[in-house]
Amino acid sequence: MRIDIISVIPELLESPFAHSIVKRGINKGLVDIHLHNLRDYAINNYGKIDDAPFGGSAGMVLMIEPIDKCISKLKAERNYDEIIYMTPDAPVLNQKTANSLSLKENIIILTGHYKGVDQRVRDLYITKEISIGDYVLSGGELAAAVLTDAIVRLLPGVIGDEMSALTDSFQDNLLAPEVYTRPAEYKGVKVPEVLTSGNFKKIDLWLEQNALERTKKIRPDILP
Ligand code: 6GU
Repeated sequence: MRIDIISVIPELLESPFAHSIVKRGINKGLVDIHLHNLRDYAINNYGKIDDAPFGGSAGMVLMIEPIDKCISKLKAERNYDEIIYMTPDAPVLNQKTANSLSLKENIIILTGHYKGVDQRVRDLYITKEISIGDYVLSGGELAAAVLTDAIVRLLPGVIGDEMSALTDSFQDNLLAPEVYTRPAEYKGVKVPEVLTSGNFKKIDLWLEQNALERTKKIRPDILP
């Protein structure tokens, strides 16, 4: 899979991809991530990429021309399955969306900044808009890092234990069950006895019930 990310501050995206699971995906050749600095497509030699909004409200808006130049260059090189715009005024990311995007070959992720992008960018080039939650971030970069991480960890071969991505919270509309490790007792606090019983039938049943109880209590809204 190839992911191209267009940003005003691509530096913000370097560290999230330089460690852990995403780094492993890159090193194994399972994902190819390219960062593009929108400033390289500026409309003049002063690096102009934004301007005041028509109509006179506060803030700056990313102009259509630099974004068009960057997206057009990429589209001339290969076909893209999705051109995604990260923005808070969009449907919220969930596991189903991450699953479906992990099956794509090439995607572009455009991240906004300031007051966002000229609406014509959204109308003409964007095929999907994604928010990562009901709060406002200073820019779409961290949201793009979140989306990329959620996608890359699903690519076959990225996570060592093939089972583990499938047993995550949300994969079956359930939160993950509680987990414990050694010691079995710490300062008088014991782990649930069933987990040390060696009875795997009982353990599976307990894990299932625990996941269901936690979901009912914490996130009843995700239950089917
Ligand atoms: Cl995708 N962008 C920004 N700027 N803020 C957000 C967001 C995205 N998702 C939630 N808040």
